Amino acid sequence: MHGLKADPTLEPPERYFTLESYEGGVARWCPACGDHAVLSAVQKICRDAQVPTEKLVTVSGIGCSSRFPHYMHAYGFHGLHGRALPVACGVRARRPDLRVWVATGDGDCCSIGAGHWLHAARYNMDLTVMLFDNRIYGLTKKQTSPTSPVGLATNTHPAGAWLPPLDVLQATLGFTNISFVARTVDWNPLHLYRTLQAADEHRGFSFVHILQRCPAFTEGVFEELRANPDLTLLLTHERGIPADSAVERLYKNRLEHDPSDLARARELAATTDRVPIGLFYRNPEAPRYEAFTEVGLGMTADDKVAALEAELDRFAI
Ligand SMILES: Cc1ncc(C[n+]2csc(CCOP(=O)(O)OP(=O)(O)O)c2C)c(N)n1
Ligand code: SF4
Ligand SMILES: [Mg+2]
Repeated sequence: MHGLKADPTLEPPERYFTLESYEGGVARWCPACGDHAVLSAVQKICRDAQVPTEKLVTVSGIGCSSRFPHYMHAYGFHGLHGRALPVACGVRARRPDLRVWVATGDGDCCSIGAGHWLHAARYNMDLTVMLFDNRIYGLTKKQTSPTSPVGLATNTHPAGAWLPPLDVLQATLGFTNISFVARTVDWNPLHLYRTLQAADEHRGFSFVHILQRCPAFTEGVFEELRANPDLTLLLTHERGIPADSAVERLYKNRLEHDPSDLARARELAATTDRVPIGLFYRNPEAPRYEAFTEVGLGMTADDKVAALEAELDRFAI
């Protein structure tokens, strides 16, 4: 090798993250549970973005889907039922250097955690929120959730769920200061990947409604939609999420939707003849609460004491 100079452009990267780098424990979800597909998509997104594992954190509440942090090799916080979002906001407030993913179920987010849902959306902190909507309480074995369809026989309503289900997207699109609202399905890995990737890249509260199959307790709920792609309406736009050609070939019913049009997004969420998937709304300008919570980060303890003294001195009499 005498006389050969090292070419820095040929140096292998110091660290390269493979899919295995993000793999945590063996997932204990049922076979064919849609949660597996979401986990794979998130691991691919992290690999493709080369996110250092120590810069990644997943936060969840309680539920099957909330077991997510155990299956990622990253920091994780498996919290209390309904409390995924306040924990995630806390992490975000103190550690702006981390990429924060949130896994929450239809029970976790829309039932016990509903109060946190609307406030976290309004805070618009930089989180990627995945709502795993399997229309049921899975972990506790088949109780009616706020999104269960009318007539679904469950352990709490053996003769069939009674009330009209809560519409997740209509609700979210009605909250104040929202900045990213999308829907995807667990059974189309390309669409799932692109949607979650766009959510991860968006700076703000990126809310993704994932239609998720639960073969154990709501088998068949999404079967017609999955089997007949003509029941899906694919939202496309140059400012939306780029669709892969395979996705466009599958979903022949497509609609150009400008994601900056909130009124139209709300109308689309109310569509009943087909199920729209894709980006409903994005507003990169919505104020993020970090601008407030990050003030003071990076100060030394002495700086903080001095700032506190100065503040208290304003009230000296
Ligand atoms: C405070 C509290 N209330 C109730 C429960 C029981 N519980 C655990 S998970 C769950 C529902 C889970 O449903 P969902 O959030 O939709 O998640 P999935 O299991 O369907 O993924 C309930 C009611 C709990 N653990 N803590
Ligand atoms: S019960 Fe349903 S949601 Fe839970 S792991 Fe099994 S298939 Fe998935
Ligand atoms: Mg559920």
